[in-house]
Amino acid sequence: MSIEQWLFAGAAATTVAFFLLAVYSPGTFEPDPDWSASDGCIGGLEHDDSGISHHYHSTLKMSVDDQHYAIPPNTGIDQAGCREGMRWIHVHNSADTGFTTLHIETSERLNVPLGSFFEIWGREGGPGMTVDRNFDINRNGISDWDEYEITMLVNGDESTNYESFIMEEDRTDQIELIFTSK
Ligand SMILES: [Ca+2]
Repeated sequence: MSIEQWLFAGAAATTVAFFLLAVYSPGTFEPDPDWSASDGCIGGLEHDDSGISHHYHSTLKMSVDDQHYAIPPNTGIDQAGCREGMRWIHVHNSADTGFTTLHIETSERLNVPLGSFFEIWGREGGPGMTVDRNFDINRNGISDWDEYEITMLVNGDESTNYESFIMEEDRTDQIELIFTSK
């Protein structure tokens, strides 16, 4: 074969391998979460304002045993370690029953996982994450996976990414978390 034919064959084989991987292990292409997103602070007393170049939104609704689980207004605003500032993921207004908007504002392009918001919320006494970054809605230090059946819907479709779900910049997702006691 000529060099061109070899190159073409190589490219074709690579393409086939890519699609096989995509079909058989879609998780392979999930980006790694940037958990450091929990620590970012806009305009706080202890931080320089590094300039926010990315500003987008996701929405979150939660229920525990069929009861709406409210996300408090101003979560992530003026909290310990970020006084008079806002965490890179924060809430202004909260919904009484529906989806609450999460504001995501970062100084660089990050893969911001849903769990980062739980880490921020947890600092204010809300549901936290266990040491292995699993949901801990009741903050008893035991992964909620041991205590609840957990269903996650993103725009109505079931997702199994849970804490590691990346909130994308190019769309506003409706994320629903449904916890049911075992
Ligand atoms: Ca728990």
